[in-house]
Amino acid sequence: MGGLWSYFRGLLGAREMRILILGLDGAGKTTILYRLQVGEVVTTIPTIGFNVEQVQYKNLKFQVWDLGGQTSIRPYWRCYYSNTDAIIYVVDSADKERIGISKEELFHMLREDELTDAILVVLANKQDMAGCMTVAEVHQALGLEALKNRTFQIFKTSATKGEGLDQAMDWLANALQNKK
Ligand code: G3D
Ligand code: MG
Repeated sequence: MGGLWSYFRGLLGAREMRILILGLDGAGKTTILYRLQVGEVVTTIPTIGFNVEQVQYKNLKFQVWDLGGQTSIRPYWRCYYSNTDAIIYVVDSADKERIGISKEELFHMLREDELTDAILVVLANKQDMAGCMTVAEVHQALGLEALKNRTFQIFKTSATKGEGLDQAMDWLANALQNKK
């Protein structure tokens, strides 16, 4: 890594850009946030009871929380959806048991009006794990062929090994640039 800010350079100084990193717990979101080496990660726990990790570099803001689990807090996620430019959706490619839940959460979220124009990057993470789903299998299991009118791309990554993140961020920075 290290190339992140050279990719995003063209976006710096423009209006604030908000990027959400979402997915089920254990998918690798926090690991990815730290891998991006954006700056100091600040964790806030709103009274409603879910952790939001946040990192800001100039006008770029990354926010992370876990989807799934309690449905009672779901409505509060909405508070964070407005003005979202991109969603980085992280999937544990080795977790075949919960890929169905991950799919449901993804599509549930994409139905939010506030996220209609958000660019989507899916990371098929944990590609280093033996027996994990391939990127094509993750694509299929998530039903991504159903996506319409969405700027989107899927990448294979290993957050712990730091593989694949550069390509994904490179693509995202370009997509954001074109959207601007
Ligand atoms: P989350 O923030 O989405 O809940 P975390 O997920 O980033 O906390 O990661 C959950 C666990 O998965 C961590 O292990 C982390 O090291 C591991 N992990 C994340 N990405 C990868 C990856 O690409 N490959 C492998 N093999 N493991 C990964 P621990 O043991 O700390 O719970
Ligand atoms: Mg986490």
